[in-house]
Amino acid sequence: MIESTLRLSTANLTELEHLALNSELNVADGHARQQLSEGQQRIIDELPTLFEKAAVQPVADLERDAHRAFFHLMGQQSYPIGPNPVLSCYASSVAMEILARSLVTKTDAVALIHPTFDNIPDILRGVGLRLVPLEEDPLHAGDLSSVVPPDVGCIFVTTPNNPTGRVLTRERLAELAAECRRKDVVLALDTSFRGFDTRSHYDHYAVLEASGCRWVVIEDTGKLWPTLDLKVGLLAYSENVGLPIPKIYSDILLGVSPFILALVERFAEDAAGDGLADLHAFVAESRRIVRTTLADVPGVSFPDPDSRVSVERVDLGGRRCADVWSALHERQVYALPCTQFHWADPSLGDRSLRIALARPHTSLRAAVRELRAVLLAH
Ligand code: EGV
Repeated sequence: MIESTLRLSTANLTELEHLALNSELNVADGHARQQLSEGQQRIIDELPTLFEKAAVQPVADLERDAHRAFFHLMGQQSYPIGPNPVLSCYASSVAMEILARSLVTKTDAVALIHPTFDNIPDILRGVGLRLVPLEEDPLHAGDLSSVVPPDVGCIFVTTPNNPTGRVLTRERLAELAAECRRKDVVLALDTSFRGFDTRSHYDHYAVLEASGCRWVVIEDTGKLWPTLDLKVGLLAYSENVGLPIPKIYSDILLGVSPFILALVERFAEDAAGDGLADLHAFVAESRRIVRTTLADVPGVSFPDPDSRVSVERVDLGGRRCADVWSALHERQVYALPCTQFHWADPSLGDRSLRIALARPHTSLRAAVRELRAVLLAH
């Protein structure tokens, strides 16, 4: 139904991901679809017990334990507890919607990282906010005063970014927070992909709090573990944020399922055993499969050599992603065009694709071999 009416040029990325859901060769969405590890399988084998535990334990305890396990796994020891506790949401996009609705009560414009996943600009624009693009190069190096433009009420940065994998360093975050403090602008971070990259495991909350700026952070448990989209988005904010975040949260939800909180705690504890090393090795091998399979295709290159996130951009060397996407589609292979990530200037993404890496390696290899054949023919 959707398929017959969808136009590649007007579809958003999530609509294109939806097309891919029933294909074995789905390398479109950034959700975790790899096999369960042995330790994770043991948790799944005990789900009835976990359900019983979640049904009897006070929700406040479950939520506190899940938050602690997750934030500590990510190196975020200074996450807020106390007067402004982290709010659990059904998904990080729900947290994003709550942030957008809160922001629009106080400001009409946001400076947003460019490129990034298109549902972020769409949600911000959806509440009527005007967007100013924030390019990655000036964000990461050089004079920061121009990075925070006049008349915006918020700077929004995805780190590690999706799809480029670029990470805001501790030093740069401190500089940016100081600049936001000086200009009284809210600093908002989306750290949904941080689990994949230890370079983003320094304690962001300590840096943000030390700056005195007004800040919001959106975290996500959904990209890491193959839990069939049982996940939470987490919405953290500073005591001085000056936005009606808890009020708007209450407009949208009472809370998330205690069962999912218990599941998140167990997966975070399991991952803490090896500090996520297994997952990192798995994604590194996925990336190697993509790069080696395409290595000898004329013109093709990988624009994010340092990326560690669970998606990989492929520069098509002048081929248009619309042509390659359509040829892949004919073979039931689904990747994402990068066009829509470049929300302020789609033409900048016209010659690259994004490949999802959190897949069983057999499926990933099969999909990338098809991509190789398509590229050699174009
Ligand atoms: C990625 C899609 C939406 C999002 C996919 C994603 N969800 N639109 N609410 O989860 O990188 O593929 O982030």
